[in-house]
Amino acid sequence: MSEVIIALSKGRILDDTLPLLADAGIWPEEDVRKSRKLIFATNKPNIRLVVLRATDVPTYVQHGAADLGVSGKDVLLENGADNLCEPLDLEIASCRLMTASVVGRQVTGRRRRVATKFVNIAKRYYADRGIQADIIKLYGGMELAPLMGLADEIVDIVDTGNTLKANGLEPLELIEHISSRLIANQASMKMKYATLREIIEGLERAVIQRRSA
Ligand code: PRT
Ligand code: MG
Repeated sequence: MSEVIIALSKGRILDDTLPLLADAGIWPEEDVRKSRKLIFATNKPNIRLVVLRATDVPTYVQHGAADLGVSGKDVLLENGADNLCEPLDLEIASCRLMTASVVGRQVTGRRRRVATKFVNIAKRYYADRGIQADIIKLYGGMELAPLMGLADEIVDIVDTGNTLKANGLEPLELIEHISSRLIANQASMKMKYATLREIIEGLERAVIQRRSA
């Protein structure tokens, strides 16, 4: 049995990840959400968990500092996924990446101002459509930008649509369906194959079980 580090994304992804890991037979020895620690032992002596900013998870796994990770597909698309493989869709923290604007506003021009924190995803999306987008990077509260005249539209994550609605916005185009993925370091996949396969298969069974629940 090899030593394995699994990097988890803090926040809402973590809330969905811990029950799934538990279904796969892996649980931290103390309450991750109540602790100030960042590294956690688990019931499996060879497996430890680290809890990171969501955007740092792929970085740890890419460099082999963690063997496995749980990361939103949006983060993987935005930040690139070199040296990673993506063995499993965990089907958690599902949402959609969409364009959105003020209710009723016609956004049709070939040139647009777009506010988003997903700069790379947005660049690719508009370039593929032959639209010249001036991308304005924001770190949060994207909904405000079209209301304040900062942008014609935004690219943001939509789940229920309530946040857009509450701000007088509406979703326009679907860019991508998003869920969290299990990611693995490519070298770890070779060197720790048997141990990682067992973890991946346990998670896969947990995902399939949930589908029918
Ligand atoms: O919040 P912070 O900036 O600290 O970090 P973060 O936003 O990276 O973390 P967190 O915990 O918010 O988790 C983000 C990850 O969860 C994303 O990268 C997605 O993979 C996933 N996810 C799933 C979501 C949502 N659903 C979601 N609804 N991330 C964000 N939202 C937000 C969205 O930004 C918008 O403000 O919820 C709002 C929309 O929700 P509805 O239901 O009103 O449409
Ligand atoms: Mg957030």
